[in-house]
Amino acid sequence: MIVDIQGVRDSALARLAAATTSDEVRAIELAVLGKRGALTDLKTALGKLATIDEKKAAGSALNEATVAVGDALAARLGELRHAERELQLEVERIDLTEILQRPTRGHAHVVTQAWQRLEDVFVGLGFQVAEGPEVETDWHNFEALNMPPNHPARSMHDTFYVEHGAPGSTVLRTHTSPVQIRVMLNTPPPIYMVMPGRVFRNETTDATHLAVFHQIEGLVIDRGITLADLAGTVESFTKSFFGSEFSSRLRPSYFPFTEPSAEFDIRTPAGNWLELGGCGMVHPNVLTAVGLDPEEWSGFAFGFGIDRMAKERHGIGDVREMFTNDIRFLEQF
Ligand code: FA5
Repeated sequence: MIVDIQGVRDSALARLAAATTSDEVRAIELAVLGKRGALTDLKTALGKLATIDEKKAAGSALNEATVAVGDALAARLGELRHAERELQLEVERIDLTEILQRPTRGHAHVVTQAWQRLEDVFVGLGFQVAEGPEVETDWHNFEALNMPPNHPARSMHDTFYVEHGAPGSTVLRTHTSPVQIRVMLNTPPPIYMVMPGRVFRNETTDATHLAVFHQIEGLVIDRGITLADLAGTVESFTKSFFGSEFSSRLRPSYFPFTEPSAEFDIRTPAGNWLELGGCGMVHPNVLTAVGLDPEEWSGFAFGFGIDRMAKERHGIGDVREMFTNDIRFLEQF
């Protein structure tokens, strides 16, 4: 029996020394010391030995073998765990210098950045954001905005017509103001919304004019809204977007859909005035066109060019440069 015990012990120690994973070590543990393990079986067989001396000798050999295998097991497990951990660390290692070798990542276009910042500033002032379609009906783009057919102000918007429906009934929107109409038709007041989007005019392009450009429209409809609220909102916006060293002013102007109407300008820290867009109190005819009672509701609207704002903000000389898609130009912003 002692020979058997030593045989099991020696083979276990040899297998342990040769084991290369902690799972193998656990399998050996089960095979030798487990419930049905070789040494456990021998322990059960002890009772069958004939003499006390034999039992004593075999018992102590069994103890010695159990301790030896147990110690070897723990030691080998420790070694392999350490090696496995080292391996895992190596496999999962992140080479932070790889970042330096990555290709340059793109970023949002300079006009998209201005658009997103405008939305952020207006959301910060409590406005919600809405959008509308780029292909519009003549009714939304002009008529509901107090510009019936043959209204002289229509000639200020050189319009692209779309061949759809009755001739002249479908246009590429010339401004974001038709989204005001859609918002007022769909949302009961109070309304505090901004509506950014792409607009189209059949214009000859130059340093400040594009045929496809972007505007952001603002609309507030509530009870008791006055011109002072408009001026205050324009001023808060100016300071939030450009910085506290900027200020704003309203200059009388004309838009068919607002009364009174104004252009609004911002004053730069250097003392220059820049024209930003148009605004005014929503015309009673516009409120009536969307089914709102002008006696109960009043409000203001404004609209300005996002491309021109990006141009001013970054000191870009010519708005057309932003759309030639020259990566050397665009990656500066
Ligand atoms: C309008 O489009 C009005 N819908 C604005 C408005 C809204 C007034 C609500 C009152 C109430 P206007 O045509 O002036 O107005 O255009 C507004 C802004 O769009 C201009 O100030 C300018 O910043 C920009 N813009 C106009 N035409 C062009 C163009 N061809 N290229 C680039 N930006 C332009």
